Amino acid sequence: MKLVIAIVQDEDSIDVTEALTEEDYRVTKLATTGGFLKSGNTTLMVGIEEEKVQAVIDIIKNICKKRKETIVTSSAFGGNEGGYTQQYPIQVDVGGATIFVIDVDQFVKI
Ligand code: 2BA
Repeated sequence: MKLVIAIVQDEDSIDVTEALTEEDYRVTKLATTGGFLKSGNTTLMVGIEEEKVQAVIDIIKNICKKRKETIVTSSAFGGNEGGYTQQYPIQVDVGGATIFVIDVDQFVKI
């Protein structure tokens, strides 16, 4: 058995979860935060048989879109006195999705 862990953007999470559920996959959705942008994203966990991994990745791939996010960063110039800080925007491409596939040693449902 495999565990697919997919980090997707919040905007895509409902559509992906619905698409996976419609195809009878069991999904757990976690509210997560990206370390770089420090904004919300969604992590999905899907436990499946190895032969279904590619089908799950394809569903995620078909729905999750790349988007541009703008963050404002700043640089300090000069010393403590008389120095100044300049702020400037940086654009980063986020997503479609970041996917990890890991082996499951044991799967127990009680
Ligand atoms: P964040 O860490 O908030 O990163 C958002 C986007 O910022 C990234 O999009 C990437 O385009 C950019 N970025 C991240 N770190 C950067 C850096 N050190 N320098 C320049 N740009 C940087 P994605 O690569 O699509 O990642 C989306 C989210 O997926 C990430 O949100 C993070 O929550 C997760 N993620 C990505 N790679 C990961 C990994 N190797 N391990 C764990 N989580 C990961």
